[in-house]
Order: sequence, then C-alpha cells, then structure tokens
Amino acid sequence: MNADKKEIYGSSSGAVAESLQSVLELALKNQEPERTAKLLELLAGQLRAAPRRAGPTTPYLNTIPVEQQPAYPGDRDIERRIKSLMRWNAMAMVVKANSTTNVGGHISTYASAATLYEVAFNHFLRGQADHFPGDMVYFQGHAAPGIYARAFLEGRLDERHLQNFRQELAEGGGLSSYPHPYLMPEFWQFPTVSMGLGPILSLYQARFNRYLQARGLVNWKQEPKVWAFLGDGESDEPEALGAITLAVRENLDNIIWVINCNLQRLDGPVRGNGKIIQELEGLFRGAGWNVIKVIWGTDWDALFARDKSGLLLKRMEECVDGDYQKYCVEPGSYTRKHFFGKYPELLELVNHLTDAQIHKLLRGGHDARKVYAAYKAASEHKGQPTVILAKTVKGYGLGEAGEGKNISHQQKKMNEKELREFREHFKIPISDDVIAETPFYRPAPDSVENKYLLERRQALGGFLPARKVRPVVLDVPKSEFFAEFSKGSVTEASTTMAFVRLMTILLRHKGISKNIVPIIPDEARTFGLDALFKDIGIYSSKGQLYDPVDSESLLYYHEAKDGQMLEEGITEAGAMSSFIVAATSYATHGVPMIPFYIYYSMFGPQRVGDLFWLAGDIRAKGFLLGATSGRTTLNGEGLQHQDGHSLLLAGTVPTCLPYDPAFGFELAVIVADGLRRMYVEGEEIFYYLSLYNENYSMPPMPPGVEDGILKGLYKFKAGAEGKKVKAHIFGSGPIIQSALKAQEILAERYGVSADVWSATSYKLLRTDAIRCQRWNMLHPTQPAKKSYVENLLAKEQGAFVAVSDNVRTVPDQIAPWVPGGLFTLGTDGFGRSDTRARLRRFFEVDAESTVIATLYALSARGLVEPQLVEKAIKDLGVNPDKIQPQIV
Ligand SMILES: Cc1ncc(C[n+]2csc(CCOP(=O)(O)OP(=O)(O)O)c2C)c(N)n1
Ligand SMILES: [Mg+2]
Repeated sequence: MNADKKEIYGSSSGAVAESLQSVLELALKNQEPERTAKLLELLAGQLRAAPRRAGPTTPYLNTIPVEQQPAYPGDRDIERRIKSLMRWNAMAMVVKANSTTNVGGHISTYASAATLYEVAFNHFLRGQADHFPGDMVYFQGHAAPGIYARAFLEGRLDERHLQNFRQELAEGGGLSSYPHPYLMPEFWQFPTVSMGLGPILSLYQARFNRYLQARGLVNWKQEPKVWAFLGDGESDEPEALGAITLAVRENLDNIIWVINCNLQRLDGPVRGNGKIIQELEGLFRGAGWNVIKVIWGTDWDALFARDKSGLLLKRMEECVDGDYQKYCVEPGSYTRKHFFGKYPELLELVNHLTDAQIHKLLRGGHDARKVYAAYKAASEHKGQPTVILAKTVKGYGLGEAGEGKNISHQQKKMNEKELREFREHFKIPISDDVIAETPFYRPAPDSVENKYLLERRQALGGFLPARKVRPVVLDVPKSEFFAEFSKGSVTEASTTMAFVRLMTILLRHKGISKNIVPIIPDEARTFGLDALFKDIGIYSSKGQLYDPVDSESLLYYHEAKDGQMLEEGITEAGAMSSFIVAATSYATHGVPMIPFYIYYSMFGPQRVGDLFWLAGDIRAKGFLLGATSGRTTLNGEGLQHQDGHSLLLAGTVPTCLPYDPAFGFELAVIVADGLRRMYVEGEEIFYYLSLYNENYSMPPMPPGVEDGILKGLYKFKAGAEGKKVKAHIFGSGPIIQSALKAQEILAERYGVSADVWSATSYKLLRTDAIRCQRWNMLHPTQPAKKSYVENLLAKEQGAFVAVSDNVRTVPDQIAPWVPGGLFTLGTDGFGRSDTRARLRRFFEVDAESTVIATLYALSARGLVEPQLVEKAIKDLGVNPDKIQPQIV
C-alpha cells in the first residue's frame, strides 16, 4: 500500500482498503459506471448501518505496543523495594494518626498511584538548578502521604513529622493534610486538593512558562515540563477538562497529565456502566491531545501474543468498569469463570495459570515498564500536550482492608491481620512483635535502597517538591511618580478610568513595566483597556496570522508573539488561573511578575471562589480588580451583574487585602503601597480592589491622608462649622457622593454638621481592632491597646452612619469599635435593571436616605427629636412603606 492510502485508511485497515480499491479499479477499467455507482451506494449504505465506535477512541489496549517498549533504565528490583517502603510508610502515617485521633487521611489513592509516582521520581521529574526552575509537578492532593513518605526516605522529613501527619498544631509541628504552600512554604508548590483546580492551573502554568520565554524574561538551559497527576473521578470537575483545548491551541508539549484511572472515586465507580479510560481518550483525542493508554501490565503481553482470534480484546471491550472492579475484589476463580469463561477459547488461553496467578495479572499503571514507556514517549512528544491514562486498582495491596472496594477511599484503619498481609505482600522488614504499632521504616544510610534513591534524585537535579523563594527586589515607583493622581482632575472620571490611566503609566515605568501582566477575560473594551492593545500587544504564541479588521485604526486588535497582555476569552476560571500562575512566578521562576487581573466583579469570588481561596494558599501576589462593581453603580444590567458582595467575599481570604477606593488618589496610594509591600518587602499577600464605572470629578488628595487610606478610614471632608448637632458619615467608592450630598442637605436643612469619611477598607480596620481586643483579653492587667479605628474616632461626637454600595455586612464589620455603634445603609438584596437614581432610592443608599438615616441615628441618641426624622422623610419624598430589598 502506498503512503497516501496509508494516510487515508490507516495501516490496520490496509487490507480492506486495498480490496475495495481493486474492485473499484476493475469496475472503472471495464467502463461500468452504473455498476460502480451501485457498488459505491451499496457500500455507503452498509457503512452507515455498521455499528461505529462512539467518539474517536482506539481499541482498549496499551497505546505503546510491546515491540516498541523501551528497555527499562533502572534497577527494577531496588526500585520495587523502595516503592514498597513508600507504600508502608504512607499507610503507617495514616493508620498511626487514626489510632489515637480522628484526623483522617487517605491510603488508597497513593496505594493505586505509587508506581506512577516512583517511575516519575526515579527517571523523569527534574529538580531545580541554575537556569532551570525544575519541572513543575502538581501532585494529586490525596496522594500526599506517599509524597511525605518519599521525603522521609530521602531524609528531608523525620519521624516526628510523619508522626504528626495531620496534626500541624502538635508540639514541634506536623504535616499538612494535603499540598498547601501556605502551611508548608518550603515544601509544597501547588495546592491541588480541591479537585479540578490542579488540572486547570497546570495548563495555565504551562502556557505562562511559554509566555515568560516569549517575552524574554527567562533564560533556561532547558524547558521545564509541567506534570499534573490527577484522579479519574476528578476529571468530572468542569475545571479539570474545561480548558484542555488551550493546551492544543498553544502547542503545549511542555505539559504531561497523568490520570490515575483506578476506576473509582469516593463513593463508588467513576463509570460503573462504561469505561472511564475510553471516555477520556475520546475527549482528549477530540481536543487534539496525544493520548497514551497504559491499560495492561506485562503479564498480559503473552496472552495477547497467543490470542490469534482477537477474542481477548473483544472480551475486554465488552466488560464495563464495574466488572473490572469486581475482578479485583473477587478471587482469580471468579475472573476465570466470568471474564475468560465467556468464550471457551479464552478459558484455554489461561489454562496454564492458577487462580492466584490470574488474580495477580497486573494492570498497566502498576507495571513500571509500561509506565516508563508511556512517560518516555510523553516526554519526547513534540507539538501536542500528552495525557497518560493509566489503569490501576484503588487501594492496591490493601487486600481485605479495601483493595478495589467501594469503601476504599475512606479506609484509614487496619487491624493486625491486615497489617501482616500488607507486610507480606510488599516484603517489608518489620517483625511481628512491633507490627501492631505500625512503625515507620527507613533503610540504613548505607543501604542499597538509600543510596539508589539519593543517586537518582541527584542525577535528576535534586528533591521535589520544593518551594524556594529567592528574594528579588523590584525597583517600584516612588510616590512622586503618582503625582498626577494627587492633583485630582476637573474632568469627570470613574475609578476604572483612573485605574486604566494608572496602568498606562506603570507600563512606562522602567523599574517594573516588563513585570506587569495585564489579564482580562474578554472585557477590555468594557473597562477601556483596549487602548493598551496596540501598545503592549495581546500575547499569542502564533503571533497574528491575519490582518485584523480594525488594522487601520489606532487601537487595533493587536496579537503578538511577545505580547504582554493576556486576553483569556470568556473564562473567569482560566483568567483567574493565569492570575495565580503569574502571581506565583516570584516563587516558581524566581521572576516576580505583577498581575493586574481586571474583570466584572460579579464573576470573581462568586464565580470562582475556590480559586480565590487557593490564591491565598499558594501565596499569590498581585492585584485583582473587581470592576463594574456596586449593586447600584452598575445600573441597567440587573440581578446577575450588579454586585454588592464580592468585596465581602474577597475579604474572607486571609491573605487578601480588600479595598474600596472612592477617588483616583486613593487608588494610586493603595497600588503604590501594594507594589512596595509585595515586591520590595516581599510580603506574600494580594489585593482586591473594587472599581466602578460612575464618572464624577476626582478631587485632589487632602494633605496627610495616605496612612488613613491604607489603614481603611480617614476624614475626607469636615462638616459645616457652627452647627449644634454633630454626625459622621462613612462612604466608600462612588457612594461617597451620597454622603457628600447628604452632608450639604443636613447642614442646609436640618442644622447638622456631618463629617464625611472615606472608608477604604472595613476588613483591615476590623482585623486591626480584633488584634488589639484579643491582646487586651490575653493581657488583662496590662494597659489596654487601642486600635486605629478606636483612636481615630475617640474624640468624635454625635452619631455614626455608613453608606455603601455593598451589603451592610461590609461596614458592619467595624460597628463594635465605633463610639455608640454604627448605623449602616447598604445594598442587601437582588439588583434590578434601572437607573442609578432609582436603584439608589430603592436600596436606600442615595443622599436622601443617608440624610434620614443620619437624623434617625441622632434621634436614637436623643440628639434630635424623632419628629425631625419624620419631617425629613416627608421633605425628601421618601415613601416610608416602600418594600424592603432584603428578602430573608
Ligand atoms: C472540589 C472537591 N469536591 C469534593 C472533594 C472530596 N473528595 C476527595 S477525594 C474524592 C474522590 C476522588 O476520586 P478520584 O479523583 O478518582 O481520585 P482517587 O482517590 O481515586 O485517585 C472526593 C470526592 C474534593 N476534595 N474536592
Ligand atoms: Mg479514582
């Protein structure tokens, strides 16, 4: 068969293709067009009627045939012994912890994945070196005990650590349950345990590595690979598979995914009635990935070689995962009867095997030779990302204690009999008299195992995982650089416009311009960031292969190989992943990057809250800009878009500083300080800033307010002199305009002097107040400390009111420390499509409602008569019986 035909038909269907071809040729040669047409019609009909494989799957076989399997480069015997020790220690860690506590832990995940990890550790995963950041490995969260077990054998952890697995607060410290860089900052690099997040992050990590290269920010001797180990159950998470096409579009041959297909998740089978491996293969092949299936171990090679009829494959394809799970749990006699026994020829094929041997027929993911072949092919593959689908047994080696059982995932305890069996199976040198205590086992320093283990890691460049932060200080702009913001502007602007201006000038600052990574999910035009398209370009690994429709215009859609902006398209999860990998570049690459991720605030923590949480865990640094914020400031868009709670949600992340600036100068002060804290002082924190789209004049910065802006509250405009009654209104974001207008009305019509304060961050005020309160509680006889907010307000008279375009809980955070309490107005409830004026009246955050609230707060303290409040309600045209936006 010639090459063309081979390409069309594939080599395996070559014979069929050849005969078809010759029949056709004969018919044409004999000039029988009618018969030819009829023949073709007949064939087409038969093809249509023939059962076809669903999706682009290949037979249920190993992708790499045994003839193409490379020789195994390591000493399989020693490696097996080392792996058995890993298995033992990982299991012992969990069993020990659960013998005296109920802290939990997982045995079965690592038990099924041990070979997948060990082959990678011994032969593939490269550690960090000069001009090489190391391979970036996303370890499956529930396999953490195995990774700790390895670190223990490597001498990086000692017995005390293992003893305190999941008991981090025990004396001397312990090990975190899962990969958490926040808790073990020198060990773990990437959090993975919230399923789906590791996979999506790994894709964006691989893409970001290319971005850094394209922009000339790194200078590697060799390109790092990103490895992600995940569970088959995990692949159900939308985040896990939702971004796989990115890797194909971007030709990310620097990523390898290893999906441990143990056919089980927590409760039961992943696809009891189907085959997860085939389903995933179809998806990945369809998306354009290089797929390598590792289904059967070496033991099966001989059976396949002897099976001339193709029945063995047929039988394998007939069985569903639920059957395969059963074959692990039942004895070999069951498999003989129900699997092989279906066809007499197959029964014959295993006549020479005992039941025990049948039971031991290995799955590919437990066979180091098959796994090595897959990893080698994956590492050498060019032009496409690779996924390895490895078939394993959940809880492998646990026997009665849980191997392949539905309860396997939850198994945390083992009795003495089960421990003995485990020891026997893996030949662990632990004697009967101590086995009940499940002691940890580390081979002697001069043992072959120990030497081999260390040599392999040395050859591959050092231990993994390891998080190493090299302090790199950036030359961040000084406050003079932001002078234009302190001057204010007569022309009206929004804080979003102020941010765009700020970004534009930062992109020209020679100390940090190249470190900035602007990130947007298809909303650049909404925020006015399209102005940057032409200047800095949108990153595309392919450059721009077309002439953009707007190429004649000044701000054309400019894609470039060294583009700086990441325009992610409509994927907040993807854009947030980009933010995270850029925000951790200081640690992963030793190249601090400054991501500014700007998006519709409603689609932030509400949409991708788990990634926000992870950003804290992973010690991200950068700026998140929740734009078009404010339940009433973003008008017209209605219930799904108008956001009045992201600020609160963002504040729940312990390392996140949420700010709600009202003016351009506040924004500049906050960003300048953020740059200093994160990129000069090295603090591992990130910022969330609410940005709004309402235009108003941006005032000049009053003197001496920087400290207050950063701490969260400062007096922006004092009330009128010479009034008898005093009040204070805290406003934030554009809603400070309600406070300022209320200030005028209160002075002009009701004889009240109200100071207007800008509350830039209630969370920060609260954290500081709690810190002092707690110190006072624990040091009761020492002079009490006073928080910033208490000191600031100590001498202020009258009533205090806060008005916000967020839910009332945002200002309520500081109520306990405001003299006499705080009356708050906010936007609790669902948004509506309407004008700003009507929305603000509806939510009671307009100037009139603020006046009423202030007078009410004053009357509650006996500082004005209730009749005055009633008068104001009438004067200002507020309906006292209008509906309450808050629902339950
Ligand atoms: C987002 C999320 N949902 C639920 C869980 C709880 N959970 C932990 S492990 C697990 C099953 C994992 O199955 P699989 O991905 O197949 O991993 P295996 O342990 O089988 O390797 C579940 C549901 C989680 N960790 N994260
Ligand atoms: Mg699984």
